[in-house]
Amino acid sequence: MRIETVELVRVAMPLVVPFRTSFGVQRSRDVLLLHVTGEDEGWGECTTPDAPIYSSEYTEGAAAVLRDHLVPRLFAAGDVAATEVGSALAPVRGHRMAKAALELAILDAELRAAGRGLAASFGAVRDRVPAGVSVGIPEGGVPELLEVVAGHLDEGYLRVKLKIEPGFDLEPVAAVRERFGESVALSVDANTAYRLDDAPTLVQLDAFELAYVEQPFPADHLMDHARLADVLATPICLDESLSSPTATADAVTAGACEVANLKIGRLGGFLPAVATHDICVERGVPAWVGGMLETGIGRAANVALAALAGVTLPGDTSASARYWRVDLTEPFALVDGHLEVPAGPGVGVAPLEDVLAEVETGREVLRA
Ligand code: OSB
Ligand code: MG
Repeated sequence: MRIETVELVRVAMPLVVPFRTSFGVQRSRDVLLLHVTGEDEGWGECTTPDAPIYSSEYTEGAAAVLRDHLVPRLFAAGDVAATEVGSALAPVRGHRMAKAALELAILDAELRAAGRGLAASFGAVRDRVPAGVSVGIPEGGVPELLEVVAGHLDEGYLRVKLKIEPGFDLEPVAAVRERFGESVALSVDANTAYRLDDAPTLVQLDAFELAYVEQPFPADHLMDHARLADVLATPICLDESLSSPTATADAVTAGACEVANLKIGRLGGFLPAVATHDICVERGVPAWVGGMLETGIGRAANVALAALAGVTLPGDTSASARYWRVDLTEPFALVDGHLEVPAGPGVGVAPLEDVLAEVETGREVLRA
């Protein structure tokens, strides 16, 4: 498709509840959306946070690299298919979330022009996906955590992931197991907050029958994850470490990754995320789809990815209401613990004009 314009659209989205992880607290998202026009139009969401605290990427950096490097390379490439976006942008190192947003907008436009849906185009095997929920570290400690988890279980979520950090780990996990019983699918996510010498604490998590422990150590501490895997019965799931399909294959080979969190932004696009999914299938690694507090645009792509055969565990693809009072798109609703996979052309959703008009804070138009 020949791209005529790429718009960098900024949108202010306050979260319904602050989200605290071991790396900080998030109260709202300053979302960067990409809108491309050409034969058709398409939307992509950049999953960067405001600050470089999850990885080195952040929203102002993504906007700069898109404006100054990625979009100019795309314009220079002329007619590009979505499958060629990755190679057109490959000379720019890193900036995977920015690249993913651009690829997604072009994929959306291309599929819309063809009248085809994203999930179906990549071989989706289900029309609804089981939903889990990622629960932040509450200000009110364990009592508040129990209330929040009770609420989400009432809503029907099929898996609960608890954020942990040193000093908020064994006690909250024990309390949640105690209160809700053995049958609740439970996991924890440390977002890199531990080091190998914390292994004696981490092995005590084995008592709680967790589905997995997510990213205990920093992204590049691959062999420490493998060393922990030798002493921990609970499977290790990697998130931050899995920066590409190759990094994922290597982490599996190293014995560092027994479950994989697939994120479109972190992996550099929907196509690399599908390639990573395929590696997981080949290597027998259970996979699930993570989230970055996306609006409906990014969520639609996450849900399409979660509809693939190798995604065998419920992910962090929660309903719109868990994040937003009003979503940018038609909201994703939880029905029997599942989200419906959009079936319309492209990602299947688009920003609602009236909502966008309310929340848009700026727009930069780049022309070929
Ligand atoms: O580690 O999975 C993570 C949100 C922002 C950054 C990193 C993570 C998360 C979440 C929330 O856990 C996932 C979601 O509900 O979108
Ligand atoms: Mg994580």
